Amino acid sequence: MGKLVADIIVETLQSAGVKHCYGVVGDTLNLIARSLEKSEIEWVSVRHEEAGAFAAQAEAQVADRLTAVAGSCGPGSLHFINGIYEANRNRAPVILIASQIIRDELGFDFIQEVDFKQVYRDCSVFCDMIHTPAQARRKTVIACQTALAKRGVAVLIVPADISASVVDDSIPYAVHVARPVTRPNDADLAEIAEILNKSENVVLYGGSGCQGAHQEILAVADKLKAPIAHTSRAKDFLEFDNPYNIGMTGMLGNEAGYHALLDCDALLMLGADFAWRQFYPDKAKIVQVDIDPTHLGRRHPVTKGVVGDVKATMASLLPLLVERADASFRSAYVERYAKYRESERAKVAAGHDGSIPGSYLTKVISQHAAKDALFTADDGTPAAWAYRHIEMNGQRRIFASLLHGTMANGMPGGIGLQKAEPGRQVVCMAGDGGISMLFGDLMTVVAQELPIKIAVYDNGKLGFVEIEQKAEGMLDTFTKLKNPNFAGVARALGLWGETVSSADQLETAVKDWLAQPGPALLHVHVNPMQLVMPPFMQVEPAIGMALYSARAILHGRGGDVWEMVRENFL
Ligand SMILES: Cc1ncc(C[n+]2csc(CCOP(=O)(O)OP(=O)(O)O)c2C)c(N)n1
Ligand SMILES: [Mg+2]
Repeated sequence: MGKLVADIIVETLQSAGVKHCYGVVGDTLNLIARSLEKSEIEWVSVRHEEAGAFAAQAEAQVADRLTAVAGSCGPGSLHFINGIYEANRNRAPVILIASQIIRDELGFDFIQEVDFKQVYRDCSVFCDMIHTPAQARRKTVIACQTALAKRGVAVLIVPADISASVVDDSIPYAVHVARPVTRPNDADLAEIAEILNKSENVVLYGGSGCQGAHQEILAVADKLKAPIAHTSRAKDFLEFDNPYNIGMTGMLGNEAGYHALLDCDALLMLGADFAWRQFYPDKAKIVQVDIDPTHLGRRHPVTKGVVGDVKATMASLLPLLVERADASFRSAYVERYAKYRESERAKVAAGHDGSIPGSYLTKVISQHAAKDALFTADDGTPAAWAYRHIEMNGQRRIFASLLHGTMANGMPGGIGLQKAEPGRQVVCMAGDGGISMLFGDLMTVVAQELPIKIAVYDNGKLGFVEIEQKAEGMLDTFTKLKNPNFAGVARALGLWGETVSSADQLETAVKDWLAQPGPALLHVHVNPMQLVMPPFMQVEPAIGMALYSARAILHGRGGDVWEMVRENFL
C-alpha cells in the first residue's frame, strides 16, 4: 500500500522513542510538520534553531532517549549547527531532520541551497540524504539507530519532493537498540590487577563514564585505599555519598585533586577523557578503562588501556585486587580536600560593601534549590561556580557545555530539561553575555509555560574572557556589555522578574524566585571583579596579573586593581 514519505519518517522517529521535536517550520518542512502534528510527537516551536538543538540535546541526555530537531532548507537547518556540535560532543542521541530543496534543483546554486552533508559531517555520527522515496524508511531507521548506538547526532537530509512522494512501504525495517554489557577479557583484567596490586599509592580518576557505577567504584577504592578524583562531568555521579572523594583536578579543580594525580604511583582512569595534558602524572603507571577504544591513550600515554563499561569492569576487577591495610595516602588527600572545602566555605560569602560575588550567589542557590533540581550553567563564570559550589546528592544533575565550551547553552538547555522532566525544578545559571545571545527564546519559555528558574549573573561584561585577558597581562579588551534591566525585560516578555544588587537581600530574593509557580528570572548584579582562581597559582598567570595590574595603574585605573585584589585576595 502506498504511504506518504513524510508520514514514514515521522512514524519511524516515533517508533525510535522520540517524544519532542524542536524547530522552526518553513516551506520544505511543511509536509513533515503536518505528519508531526498527526503523530504523538510534540512539536516545540523555538525562536532560534540553535536554542532548539541545545534543548534537544539536554532532553536526550537527561531522559536518555532519542530527541529530534527539524528545520527548513538553507538557513533554517543551518542555524542548528552550534547546538549540533554541542549534542554530538556530549554523546547525546539527537536526530536533525534537515529538509532540503527538491532534488531536480540540487547542484545549481538554487535559492537557499546549502550542502548539509558538507556542513554537518564533522559534528555527527550519521549524515546522509534520503535519495529516493523507496529508501525513506530504511534510511530513517539507520539514522535513528546510529544516533542511539553510536551516541551522537544523526543528520537526515530530506528533499521536499521526497517527503511529498508516496511509496510502497511493506518492508518492516525497524530500529534496534542493543545495550550490551562490555568488560575487558580475563587476561587484561589480571594485568590491570597486577599493576594496581604492585603500586604503592593508587588514585582513581572518574569521568562521565562513571554514571551508574558509584557502588562498584567505591568498592575498588575501599580495597585499594585509593582516593577518588573526578572530572567536572563526573561530579553528578561521584561527589555524593563518597568518603574518598577529593574533588576535581584541572582549572576548576582544587589542590587535593590536582596534587593527588601528580603524586600517585598508579592512576586508574575510569571513563575519563580529560583533555588537558598538563594535569596528568608523568611518572605514574596509568590504567585507562573506556567504552570508546579511540579514547585510549589519546590524551597522555597510558601503561594499559582497555575497553569496558566502568560498572562491569570494576565488578570484575574487584575480586582480583589485594586488600590493603594502609590508608595513609588516601587519608592525607581526603583531609587536604576537607581543609580546602572548609576554607572555600568560609571564603564564599557576601563581598565587601555588601556586593554579591557569583560564587556566593551559587552557594545560596544550592542551599535553596530542590533536592532533585536539574541545573544548567552557561559557559563562562556561571559554569565555574556551578562546578565548585552546587552541592550534589545523587539526585541533582548539572548540564554545562564542558566539551564544546559554548556560550548560551544554559537557558535553552533548561527548556529541554523541563520538557523531559515537567515535575522537576530546573534552574538555569546564565551569564549576562550568555542569556542575551539567545534572548529570543525566553519567549519559548513563556509560550511553552515552562516554570524554569533563570538566574542572570550580571557582571556587565564577558567576565571569563576578561579574566583570561588579565592572566595574559592584557587590559580588558572588548569585554564590556551595556545591559538592560534584565528583570524588566523578563516581565515585558511575560516571566516573573526581579533584580537584586545587595547581599543582604539575596537570600530572600532567591527563595522568592524559586517559589514562583511559573517561569521566573532573577537578575543579580554580581561582583564584576571576582576572579576564578585555579587550584594552584602558576607562574604565568601570576606574572600576567602583575602585568595587568601594572598596565591598569599606568592607564589610571589603579582603582580597578585595588578592587580586584580586595575581592579576591584579602
Ligand atoms: C558562542 C561563543 N562565543 C564566544 C565564546 C568565548 N567566551 C567564553 S566565555 C565568554 C564570556 C561569557 O560571558 P557571560 O555569559 O557574561 O559570562 P561571565 O563569564 O561574564 O560570567 C566568551 C565570550 C564562547 N565560548 N562561545
Ligand atoms: Mg558576564
